[in-house]
Amino acid sequence: QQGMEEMWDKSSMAKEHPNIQWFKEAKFGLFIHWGLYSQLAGTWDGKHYYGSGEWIMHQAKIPVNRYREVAGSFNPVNFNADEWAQLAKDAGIKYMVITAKHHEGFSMFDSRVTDFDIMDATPYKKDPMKALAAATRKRGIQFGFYYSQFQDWYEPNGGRNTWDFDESKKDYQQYYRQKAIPQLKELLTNYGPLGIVWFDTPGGMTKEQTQAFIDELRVLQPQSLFSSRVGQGLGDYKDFGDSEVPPVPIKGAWESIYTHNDSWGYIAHDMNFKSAHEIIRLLSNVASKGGNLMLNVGPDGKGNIPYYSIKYLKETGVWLQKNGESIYASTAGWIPAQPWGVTTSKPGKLFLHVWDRPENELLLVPGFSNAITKVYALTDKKPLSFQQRDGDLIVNMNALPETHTPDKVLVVEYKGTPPAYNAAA
Ligand code: H79
Repeated sequence: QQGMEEMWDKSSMAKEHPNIQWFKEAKFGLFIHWGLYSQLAGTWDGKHYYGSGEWIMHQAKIPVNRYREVAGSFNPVNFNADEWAQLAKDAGIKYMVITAKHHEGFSMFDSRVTDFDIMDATPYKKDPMKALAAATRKRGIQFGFYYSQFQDWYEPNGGRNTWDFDESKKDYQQYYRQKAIPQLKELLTNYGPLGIVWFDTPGGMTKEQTQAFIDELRVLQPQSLFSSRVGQGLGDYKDFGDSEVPPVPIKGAWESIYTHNDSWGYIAHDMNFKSAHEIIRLLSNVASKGGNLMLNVGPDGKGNIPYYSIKYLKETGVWLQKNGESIYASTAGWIPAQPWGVTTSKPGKLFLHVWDRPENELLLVPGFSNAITKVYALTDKKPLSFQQRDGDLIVNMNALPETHTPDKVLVVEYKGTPPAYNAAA
């Protein structure tokens, strides 16, 4: 695995996108899975499904004509683009990627290419993506689309619907030509400048077919980034597997994606939400390896973001208000995870994310012999005493009140070149 990561490092540095800097500094993104599956909420014909709500059409092998009926009752009257974007803002989110079309094949935007879209097939008849593009832009949040370019379970020639359509009769090229590429053009034309286009699960796409999507993107929105999920070794930044953080720091731009509960798309009976504390640890863990966390929420069919997603995102935002300096625009720390937590860095500073306060109040930072000018808690700037011994740093946390926030961040200000990453430390 390490070999692969090194290769990524080199290739990404060789052809780094000129607009990659905002992404590298962003650290915290919001992923939104929203579609007809949100209306089904994990239940079809009285049977409850678990796992991934957006997969229900596939799991229950729902025929296309019955799935279309779901659109007939899709009316997200509670959807409020400004509320969603403001929640993202309050949570300290810097970019948002939302499903314009997931594998189900339904277009959550105004598309001339098909009548299986939110304008033609639902009573809602408004384009939520237009509103969201405007609401995020207003708040300085980068906006992007998820587009399922290969899987489209609604189309006879789209990927992976084997219950309605005969796989051997499929003409994928026709689907790309008639739906996927024209829709991509719509998304690249009608919503202003995008930060990211997020393709997923390329399946059996050829290099040429994949390149055709990227060519559209580069011509119509040259500033937009796309993730490595497009396949074929392409990508302006690297995405790991779902809920995966690399074991060691990775240079170059990359992202880890996580669900908030157990599903991407809304499932009414899934209450397994990560607390704010867990989100903060996840965020600092990913940052300690040099990457971004894109955390997903799954709004329901009425357009409500789940109560616990709102609650815990806001709490995360409160923490970031005070501790954001240790996350945004930071780079990886130079030691692996310690019994007490992880580290991130900036020029002249090492941030110690103390998840678990040592019982003896003495925090060991191995392999740190640089001259140190100051050690203090980030939130209250309270100076802490420290000693250096045998090439290591030991910080005394005694002076900090017990009630200090759950994820305490300590700052070490030092002189000279930072030590190289030390896997053995
Ligand atoms: O959009 C989310 C997923 O729907 C999509 N990628 C993330 C970002 C994705 N597409 N394919 N996969 C993930 C992998 C497929 C997993 C599956 Fe399953 C295992 C499909 C069927 C069995 C998970 C569990 C979904 C349904 C049951």
